[in-house]
Amino acid sequence: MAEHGIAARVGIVCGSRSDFPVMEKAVELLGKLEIPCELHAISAHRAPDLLFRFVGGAEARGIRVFIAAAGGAAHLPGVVAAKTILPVIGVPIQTQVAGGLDSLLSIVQMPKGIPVATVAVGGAENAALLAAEILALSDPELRGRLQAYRDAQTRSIEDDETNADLRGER
Ligand code: AIR
Repeated sequence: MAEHGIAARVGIVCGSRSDFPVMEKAVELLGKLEIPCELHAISAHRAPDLLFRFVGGAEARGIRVFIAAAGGAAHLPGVVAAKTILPVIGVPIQTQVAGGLDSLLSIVQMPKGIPVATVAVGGAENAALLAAEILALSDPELRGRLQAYRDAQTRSIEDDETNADLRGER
């Protein structure tokens, strides 16, 4: 649930607790960007009514973006998207089938009318960044933190010792 009683703005839902090791990277990055989030394990197949309750009440709780992660027959992001007009970002979880190609195709091949913004297999961090970019459209302070994160990332590459001879060319 949201930390410190602050309303969560990103709702993260996984098809299983077994997806948590991947999705905790999204929780961590959202935390760095000071974006409160919720993390749930709700399988679209094993507990569809609970999933509908979670999605149905989310906007009133303050959620503005969903991140949904699942593996295999990964219908969770699509089902979440079917029940809301908030943006949904899908994270395919790696499986034994061609490294998670089954998850990727299950999430990315949505029918027209119900979009899911799909990131790479295991792409928890990019899902978090995309959620942050969406929220930053209406939050100038968050936009500043996001820009600082991006700048620090660029600097860390420029400062890599293998690039020392290129530094003077900045
Ligand atoms: N899953 C759970 N319900 C429907 C699906 N597609 C996915 C989970 C997890 C995988 O099945 O998202 O990636 C294995 O779940 P479990 O609970 O068996 O470990």
